[in-house]
Amino acid sequence: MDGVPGISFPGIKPGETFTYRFKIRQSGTYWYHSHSGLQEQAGIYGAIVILPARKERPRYDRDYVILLSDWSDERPETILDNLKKQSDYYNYNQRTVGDFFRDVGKNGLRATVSDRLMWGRMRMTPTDIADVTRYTFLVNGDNPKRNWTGLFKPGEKIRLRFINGSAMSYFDVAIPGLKMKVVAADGQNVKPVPVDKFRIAVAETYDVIVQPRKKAAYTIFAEAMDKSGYARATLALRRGMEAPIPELGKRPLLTMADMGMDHDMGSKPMDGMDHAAIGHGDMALKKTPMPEPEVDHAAMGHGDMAKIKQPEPVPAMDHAAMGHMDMGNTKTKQPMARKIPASSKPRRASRRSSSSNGIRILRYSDLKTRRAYRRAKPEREMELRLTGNMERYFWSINGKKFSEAEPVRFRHNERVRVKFVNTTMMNHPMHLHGHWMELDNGSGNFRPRKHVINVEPGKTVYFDMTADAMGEWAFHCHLLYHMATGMFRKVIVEPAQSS
Ligand SMILES: [Cu+2]
Repeated sequence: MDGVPGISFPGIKPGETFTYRFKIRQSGTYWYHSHSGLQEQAGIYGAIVILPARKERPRYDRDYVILLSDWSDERPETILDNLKKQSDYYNYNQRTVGDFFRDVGKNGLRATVSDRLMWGRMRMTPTDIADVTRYTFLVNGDNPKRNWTGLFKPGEKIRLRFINGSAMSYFDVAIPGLKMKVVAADGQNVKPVPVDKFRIAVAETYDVIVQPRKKAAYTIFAEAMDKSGYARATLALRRGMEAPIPELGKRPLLTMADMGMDHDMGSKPMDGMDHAAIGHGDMALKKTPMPEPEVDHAAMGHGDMAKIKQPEPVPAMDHAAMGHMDMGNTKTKQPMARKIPASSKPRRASRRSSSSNGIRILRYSDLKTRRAYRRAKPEREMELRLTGNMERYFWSINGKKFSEAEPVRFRHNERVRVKFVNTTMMNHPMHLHGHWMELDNGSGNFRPRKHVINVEPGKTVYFDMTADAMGEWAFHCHLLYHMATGMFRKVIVEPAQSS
């Protein structure tokens, strides 16, 4: 009953009733949502909490669901249309010529021009963190003003079940004044990890335990990853009590270093740069030549001061597509791993390091099952490259959209190692239906089981799995508009003896 209309069952027609029947084999925090069209964005989702048959550790006194989501007054079909017509439609914080001259002041002309050139070549702007941004962020359906509130008494342990039910938005979650102890991820218990902050990808769930001791209110602050807004809720002694709302962090800029492309920046003329050597070799492997960067040195460096007055972005920032990077070279023999910069630790699914000012931020490598478990070694490895074309706004796997691709086939109970290679500059929260993915985060026999694995831009992540659920399933990016435009595969688990 992890089905998808058109794959595992026909769906529920208007006016029809459908009864889901399934055996409860696990406990924890999950959620459900429509998998038809774009209905999920329109609000057809909810939480599922399965309590364990027996009392569990760690103990807690209160239990609240914190369901985060992104609401838009635009129809989801309109959002998708806008993205398809103009992929940067919602990216209205584009950096301006003014920013350019500020950067020159700060970083020097040469470094700044190099940076702009690189962005131009990649057809992406440094503010391309999220593709849709005009959202109101909700907690359990309430906007920040309505302020969903959970009550407590000082000293009580509160279990907060965070679910990211957004269509497109990642959140960085913190509760100023409280340490959070992460005790479960994607419904599965993990060894407790005390953190100050965690990032929750679309469709992930994290359970945390907090223990407020003061007679005070605390703000649950979930800031959108691109800093375009926040969801907010409050833990309080009584309704109406509030705590200060933190300021939104600075809007993050992607840097070349984020993209693993900072090698020798500024010490080499950009034209001489060997793309293959710096982590995104697909650009160089493409059959059609890369479009020349539209940058005009003269216009950017000196001269043409008139441009300053224009509110338009620097010409180089025409960002059509990052997708150019990796289209249609599925036949290349070049092993993908070579293209991932050493700094990205391809064998580790690490995510964000703890920051320097003593704030501890959850990383994937912190997640460990409570008990060790052993599984047979994978019999084979499969590579799934996460690909896309930002200009035409479609997303794909191994260069092929769902409509063009054959299903992924597994033999029943076979052990498979899957390698995700994110060749794009966006995060992709990859979700496999019907199965657990054993995330290889360096924890060996304690590796966590997840149903969503976030793959950061330019990174490689591995997981192992047992294809233990016969039938047809979906495997897709959980960003709604990525899924809808092609980052989706049908998975078929077949009887082992079939020829
Ligand atoms: Cu995606």
